[in-house]
Amino acid sequence: MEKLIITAAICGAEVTKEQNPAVPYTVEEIVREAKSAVDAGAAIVHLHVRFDDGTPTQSRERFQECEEAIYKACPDVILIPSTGGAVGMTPDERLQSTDTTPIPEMATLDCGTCNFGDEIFDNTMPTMRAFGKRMIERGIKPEYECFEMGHLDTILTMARKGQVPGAPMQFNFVLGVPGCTPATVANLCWLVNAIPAGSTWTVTGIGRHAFPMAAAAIAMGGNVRVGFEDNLNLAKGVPAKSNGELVAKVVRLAKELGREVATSDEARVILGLPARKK
Ligand code: KMH
Ligand code: ZN
Repeated sequence: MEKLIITAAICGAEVTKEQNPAVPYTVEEIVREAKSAVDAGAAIVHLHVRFDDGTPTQSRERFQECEEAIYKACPDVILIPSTGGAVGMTPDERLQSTDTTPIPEMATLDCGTCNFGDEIFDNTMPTMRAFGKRMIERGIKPEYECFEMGHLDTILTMARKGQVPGAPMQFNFVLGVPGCTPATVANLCWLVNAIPAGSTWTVTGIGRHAFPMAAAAIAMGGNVRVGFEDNLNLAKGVPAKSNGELVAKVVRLAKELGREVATSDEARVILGLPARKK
């Protein structure tokens, strides 16, 4: 089995300090959380950014500032900036995170419209075609975010048509968002069985599903995402003090199950990314 790639989704667009005071907003807080995750064993940081008051933003300048500061603290890390942003943002607004220098190695590409709690996360076909075109033009490897079973079929069809980057594809199955595909091992197996040979995959279990899904992925040869974007607690009623604590729990699970954890450079090889110029 390949080594385990752990992604930390350190911030998200929806969670707040009221829910967990360690949720980062400022550049300094975002760097602190990225470093805690990388020091604990994360190879990848999935990045959203906020203004200092916590408002989610896709501002190119804010991404630039945060990415530069993170690379200073964690020179080897793979950053996956969000192109999902927050519900209600326009496609152009969301795409700003692909405009930073250096061009991001990867970025998320959300694979369809879905319920998102009380709201609708809008990803129309024209939006996805525009995002695919941008990533093809800039040589950005997408992380294909599938919240629903049908999202996988949608993106595989688009890849066959050359509308989004093709093999080797990296999928992130986000399971347990209220209103979307439930976080069950059966659903995860269905998704994993439907991806093309040679692809890589990660699972994100929302809330209480984080660690059961992590354990399943560790056993199945997949990869794991945790972090405040997805889960605020280390266990029921125990808020995590940092993203690093969430990552450390995945590292412990991996150790118990006999799976080694990948460094960022090892993750680049597994994902088919070129070595990063430093
Ligand atoms: N904030 C969610 C509406 C992504 O990063 O690409 C979308 C999201 C997905 O977080
Ligand atoms: Zn995200």
